[in-house]
Amino acid sequence: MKINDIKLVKTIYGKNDTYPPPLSGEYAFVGRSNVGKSTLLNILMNRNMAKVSKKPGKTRSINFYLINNKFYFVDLPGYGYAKASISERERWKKIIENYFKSRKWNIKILFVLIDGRHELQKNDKVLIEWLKSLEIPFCVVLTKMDKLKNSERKGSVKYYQNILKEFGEYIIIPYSSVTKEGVEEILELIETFGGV
Ligand SMILES: Nc1nc2c(ncn2[C@@H]2O[C@H](COP(=O)(O)OP(=O)(O)OP(=O)(O)O)[C@@H](O)[C@H]2O)c(=O)[nH]1
Ligand SMILES: [Mg+2]
Repeated sequence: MKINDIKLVKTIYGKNDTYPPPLSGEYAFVGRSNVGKSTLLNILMNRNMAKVSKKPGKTRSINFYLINNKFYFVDLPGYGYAKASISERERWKKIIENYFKSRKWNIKILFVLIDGRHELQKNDKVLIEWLKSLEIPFCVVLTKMDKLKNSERKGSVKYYQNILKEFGEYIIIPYSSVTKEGVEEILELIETFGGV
């Protein structure tokens, strides 16, 4: 995949903002706050465009990056950080609900990022069930694999293979922004869905 051109074309803060034209589809990235969505996007785009932070809750809006004037990468706000107030959680739910409702049909594949060091969290499970009921195609990216020892790594992948079986057949990609493992696989997957 060759990315020649990237533009941040749209930022959505609430339901009064309008979405960009569908073009040839979009690839969205969702997951808990701090799991590494913006970092992964920057690696895929080969440019530091998405803001990254050690503190959770950095991305508060939905950001549409137009790639090669053809399709979009969509950086979604993270959920589930401890300090989020109830109103912030409600805001997240509303903004994501509106996104799914408005763009479901345009999503080629959605990448659900999960921190490979931890067991499946309640809100990740809720999200996966939600995606399933909406019939949104998704795969799972296990992030921060560099922080695991070799033996723990195998355990983590196996654990997620087993647990996801409950929901159906899903691709699981172990990934690390440090070692870049999994990046090629993610790009290949995007390519198979028609992204260039
Ligand atoms: N070791 C390691 N650190 C990572 C990896 N991916 C992301 N990080 C770090 O995790 C922190 C959070 O990354 P972000 O990309 O901002 O996370 P996010 O999911 O966009 O977070 P929100 O915008 O708050 O939803 C940063 O300090 C990153 O450098 C990884 O694979 N390995
Ligand atoms: Mg972010």
